[in-house]
Amino acid sequence: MSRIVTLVRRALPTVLVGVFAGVAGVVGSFAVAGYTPTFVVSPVADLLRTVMPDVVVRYAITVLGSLGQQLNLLTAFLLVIGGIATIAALSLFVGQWLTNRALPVVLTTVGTWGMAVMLTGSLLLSLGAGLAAGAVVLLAVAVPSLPIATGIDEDRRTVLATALSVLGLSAGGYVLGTQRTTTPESLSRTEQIQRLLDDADAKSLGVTGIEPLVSETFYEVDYSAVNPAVDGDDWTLTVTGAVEREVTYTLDDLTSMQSEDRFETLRCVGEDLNGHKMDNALWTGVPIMDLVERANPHSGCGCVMLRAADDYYEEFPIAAMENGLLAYGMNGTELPRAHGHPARALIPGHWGEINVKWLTEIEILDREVDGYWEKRGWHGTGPVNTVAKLHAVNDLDDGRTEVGGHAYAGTRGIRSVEVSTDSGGTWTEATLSAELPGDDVWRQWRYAYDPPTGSHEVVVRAIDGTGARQSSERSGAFPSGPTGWVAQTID
Ligand SMILES: Nc1nc2c(c(=O)[nH]1)N[C@H]1C(S)=C(S)[C@@H](COP(=O)(O)O)O[C@H]1N2
Ligand SMILES: [Mo]
Repeated sequence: MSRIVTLVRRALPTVLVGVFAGVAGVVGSFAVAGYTPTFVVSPVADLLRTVMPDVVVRYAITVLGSLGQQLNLLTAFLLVIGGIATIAALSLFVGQWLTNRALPVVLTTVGTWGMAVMLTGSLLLSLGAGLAAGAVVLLAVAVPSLPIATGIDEDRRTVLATALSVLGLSAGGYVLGTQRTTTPESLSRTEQIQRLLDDADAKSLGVTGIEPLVSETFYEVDYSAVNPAVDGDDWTLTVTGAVEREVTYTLDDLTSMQSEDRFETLRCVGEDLNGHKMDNALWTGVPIMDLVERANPHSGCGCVMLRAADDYYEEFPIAAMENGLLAYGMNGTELPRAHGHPARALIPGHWGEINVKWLTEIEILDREVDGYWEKRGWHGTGPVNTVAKLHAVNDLDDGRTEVGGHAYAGTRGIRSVEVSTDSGGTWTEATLSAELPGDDVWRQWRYAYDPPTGSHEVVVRAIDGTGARQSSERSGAFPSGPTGWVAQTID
């Protein structure tokens, strides 16, 4: 027993240095790659997602939300740090055994680099991980022989010096890595865009606590933990499959075509009934069918698969793309990376999941196949459900209570929103924001009333443009999107 304790105590400094080398390796990788798929943690997170059982993935976005993704990412971080730590510690043990000081530095550098290359496929950017891990091991073998702080025993000096160097490296690496995340540039034709944005601003009801008609923070849903970083100059989009001839477009091809500026709302099928994964923006792009028709498609199923740079894929009827847009701009700037830079599909009136970001391929199909989420049981390729959300309850100065939110029914439009302040006993029409131009745009609603004494329940429901009332039947998000009326008790 005591021999084990001694052994562990002797090995501990080496193991600690290994862990520091692991952290340094991750930081070094981040410094050169930024938060992109060539960052060494990214492929591990992807791998974890693919080995996760489908049931977990199916509920990951609804039940766990972004927490599931964060847990996945944390696990990936720990695995990579552990991997590099193992390489470094083993290298140090080999060096001790052969009493060779240079060997562990070389072994760690090359081993970590090799591991990073295997994971990311990038020979050059993997040097970041290799060199940073190697530097920590170099310090660990050099420090004991340096004539510094001779009062402290060698092991402590080593551990302390490597820990401090990792701290320094981390700060520098973080700054370098985050600098690689670029902010999107403004589009050139700003006048028309500004006029539309001003229009949306003027039409917003100004209810405290709800998004204006053009969302200030647009929700984001991605199936993978790290977004692709696609360079607009390298990007191409190809129409493939059941076509007379394949056609490939560059970003220059798109931006030199006649463009369109269009308000369009997106909503995720996996959100809660009264959730916040529904937002609106002004998009700039070109009609997607113009691009498709140049390839002369002859589909046997009338269906199409959209594929993306993150290997995401979704299948749906070509007819849904009829008024679709290939957007390269959002609210007057280039498409931000999070929302699909350089180009994404916008499919009017349909759930968010087929609005494929980082689009690279439009594959015309001959037979129907399932998309990524449909393989996992979702039915998220169709038109959105009608919904009225209740996101604000405000006390007005005059003593009244104000309730408000957004209503959305895709291309059916919103005719009216009804509010009940007595649990659905009686209903009154809410005020709606003036319509924005476009066929697929949400509206805000607001209603102010004299609150009864004591608690009461507010219920809201929307009537779509066809006159159909939002279904009262309650269901969760899986598999076809949430249904029911939003209700909230107010004291
Ligand atoms: N390439 C790609 N496109 C994608 C996704 C994705 O993970 N990868 N997520 C989809 C889902 S589920 C939704 S709801 C919308 C969200 O778009 P946003 O992140 O711009 O809000 O993008 C869709 N397009
Ligand atoms: Mo979604």
